[in-house]
Amino acid sequence: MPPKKKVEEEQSPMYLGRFGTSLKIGIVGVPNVGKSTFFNVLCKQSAPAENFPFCTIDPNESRVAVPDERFDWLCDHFKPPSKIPAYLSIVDIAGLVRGASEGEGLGNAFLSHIGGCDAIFSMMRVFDDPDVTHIDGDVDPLRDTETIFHELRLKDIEYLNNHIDKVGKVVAKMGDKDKAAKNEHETLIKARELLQEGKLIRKCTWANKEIEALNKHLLLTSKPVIYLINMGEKDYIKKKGKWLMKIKQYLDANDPGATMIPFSGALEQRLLDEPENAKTFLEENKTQSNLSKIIVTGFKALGLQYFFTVGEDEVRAWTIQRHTKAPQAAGKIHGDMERGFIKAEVYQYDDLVEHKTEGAVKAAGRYRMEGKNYEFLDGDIVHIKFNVTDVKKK
Ligand SMILES: Nc1nc2c(ncn2[C@@H]2O[C@H](COP(=O)(O)OP(=O)(O)OP(=O)(O)O)[C@@H](O)[C@H]2O)c(=O)[nH]1
Ligand SMILES: [Mg+2]
Repeated sequence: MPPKKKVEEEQSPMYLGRFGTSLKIGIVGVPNVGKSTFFNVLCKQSAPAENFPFCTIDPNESRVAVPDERFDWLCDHFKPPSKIPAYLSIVDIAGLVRGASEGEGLGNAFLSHIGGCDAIFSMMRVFDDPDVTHIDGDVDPLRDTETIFHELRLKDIEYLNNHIDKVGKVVAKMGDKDKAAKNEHETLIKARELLQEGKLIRKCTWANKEIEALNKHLLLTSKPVIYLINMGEKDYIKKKGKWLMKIKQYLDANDPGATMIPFSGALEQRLLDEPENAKTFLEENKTQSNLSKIIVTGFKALGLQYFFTVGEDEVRAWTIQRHTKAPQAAGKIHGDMERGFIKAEVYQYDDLVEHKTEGAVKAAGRYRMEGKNYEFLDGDIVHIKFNVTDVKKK
């Protein structure tokens, strides 16, 4: 019998980027814009969290828990000894200066750190402080952003120059016999042309087969970007400042649909330094910390979501890519669960909140059996049924 065509696979959308569930976001910007300040407050703020202490991977890389009220509620409900939330790795990258792509200011090393990340927090400084010098003399987040992406583009072009030659040799030898190499070669040439025109890879339209080729290379300008706007404390509290509108207009023109999140390094630092006054300060100034929002947005920008397993021993969030099918999602818990997958018993967080126990959720008819084509939804609570010994040899 001829093999069945895998229609589903052909139709599934393709995304630029690396596909894993332990992903990193790098903080990128010119010097003295508040990257390390942000990194430190983020890490220290999650340090005392009962659930999952932040974990330093190296001095510049940390894991921070993804805040989630549902997770907190589930922990409170089951009171298990083991509580494991979803987390995100954050990397503090040293400031990038003009000319970095040619090695200025140790540029190449920094650029390779960005290469190891899956997404970028682009840090824009709008706070003015005569004590904090700006490398270009004055505060101008638009110029800074141009500098950063110009350097990333140049680095991508340099990378492509090398690889186009390499793949070109294969194409010259194999011609039409190696269709994949031909596709890769054409795609990389197209990418270089677009970069030379001043475009960013992620803002261009790509066919699936081009994305396949691009994903072998993970260019710097293909990474998703979230713009963080580091404001002075007063401006942040007032939600005003001369730059906000200008940045919005700039992004609308240059990166339509981009997410920008204002925060204030100074305010976050104050909350951390004076925890006893933090609540009153926030109330009096009718303001709030934006760190949680930044982490959650970053996690989503990577195309990630999670499902929960719950019980008296452990409440745990399992990170998966969106559109992951049930057996592959189960495989995150244990390889046997994927190999011997029978079905997933699934219910919704809201149902547990309403009915209190799994038994009651079942009795209310809210417990579902899902098969191997089911795509887990964010926040699903699941039990996997599997049987490894039943798996027939192919
Ligand atoms: N006034 C004010 N100062 C800030 C704010 N955020 C950071 N700073 C100060 O700016 C200086 C530089 O901050 P860093 O966080 O070290 O900057 P960076 O971007 O990591 O700099 P490099 O690592 O050199 O690229 C420090 O003295 C911070 O205290 C802010 O919101 N307001
Ligand atoms: Mg720094």
